[in-house]
Amino acid sequence: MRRALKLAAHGAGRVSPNPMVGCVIVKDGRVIGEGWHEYCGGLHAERNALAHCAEDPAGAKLYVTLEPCCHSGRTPPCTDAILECRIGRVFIGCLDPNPLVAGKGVQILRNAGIPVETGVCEDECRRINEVFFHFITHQTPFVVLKYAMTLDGKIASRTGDSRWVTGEAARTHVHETRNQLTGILVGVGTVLTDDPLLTCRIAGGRNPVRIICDSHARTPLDSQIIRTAREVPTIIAVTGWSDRAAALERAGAQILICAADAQGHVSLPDLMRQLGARQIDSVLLEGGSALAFSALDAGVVHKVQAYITPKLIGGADAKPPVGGAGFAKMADALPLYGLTVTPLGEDLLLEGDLVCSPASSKK
Ligand code: AOF
Ligand code: ZN
Repeated sequence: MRRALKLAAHGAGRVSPNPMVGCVIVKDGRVIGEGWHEYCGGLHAERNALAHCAEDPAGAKLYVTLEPCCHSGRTPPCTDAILECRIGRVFIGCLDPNPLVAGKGVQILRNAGIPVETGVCEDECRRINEVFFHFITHQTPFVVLKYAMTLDGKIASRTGDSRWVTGEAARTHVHETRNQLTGILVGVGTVLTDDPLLTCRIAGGRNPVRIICDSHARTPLDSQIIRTAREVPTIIAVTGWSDRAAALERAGAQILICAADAQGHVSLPDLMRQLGARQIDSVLLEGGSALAFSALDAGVVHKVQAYITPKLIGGADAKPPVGGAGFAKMADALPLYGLTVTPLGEDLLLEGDLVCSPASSKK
């Protein structure tokens, strides 16, 4: 199953909104076939592994990270392929929360007389698909709030200088995340001050869909994002149609009209619903501090990635990662669960979940 998990990870950033799945077929103690789900619409991991078998898989053991599907989607049911190939025994990492499967895949195999063991390396198998597990049940994106700050909690100096807070290893890690998640979201303030490109700049990487939360369509036509909007998909979330929105659309951006919240800003829960309807299963929220607080306050964030650099910059006016009004009492602070700490060069990456799931409590 550990090997199957490694294979599953090859699908990162390529299978959305499907899950990453790996499969290994073992006969007489030897691996005779392997495969993974390579891209959305492509063969599932089990069918790929069966297709790559070096010998007849009849009687073999099949290890798969996610319950085999039993429905016809873009591809035919994997349970059919397992039965046709006369697999002898099946080991499953975790059940598929897709209501079309959800235990029925296991039942079909057992009813056909195949011994099935579930929950093998279950935590790891669930964790690699935290995005899929969220998206298939809520139809809104899994949102990761990312920021880089100094040890005294600043994302920029008092003059606004932020190039660079963290070192190269941490910045490469951010690009790896951009390569894996489907969308990247910033507030228009970040576009106005930093003029970022928000692309993935690692070899062989692919760009996330860029989303700008821009209630009044203030994104400049000569910003880097709009100048590249014909090459990299770009969504501008506004609260109503305007001449400026029309000009941004003519420049190649897609305009998404969202409900307004009490302050007249884009309603983040509505934005998330609309992104989900467009099959955007995950979003990296990269700034700025006002949007970060609004997103936390609206309850649309699921995970936090804090890159911390051992430097002190000071400055009462230097921005913290999470601004906005803030919560009034320490008792209202949002706790993070399943915290992990990863050293990256001279910096640290702290990651935690905002929702306490069985997987995060065991990290
Ligand atoms: C598996 N093995 O490798 C994957 C599974 O429409 P489709 O054909 O792309 O199917 C997508 C659904 O199938 C997805 O929502 C999930 O329930 C399951 N994915 N199942 O047995 C795989 N990728
Ligand atoms: Zn399948």
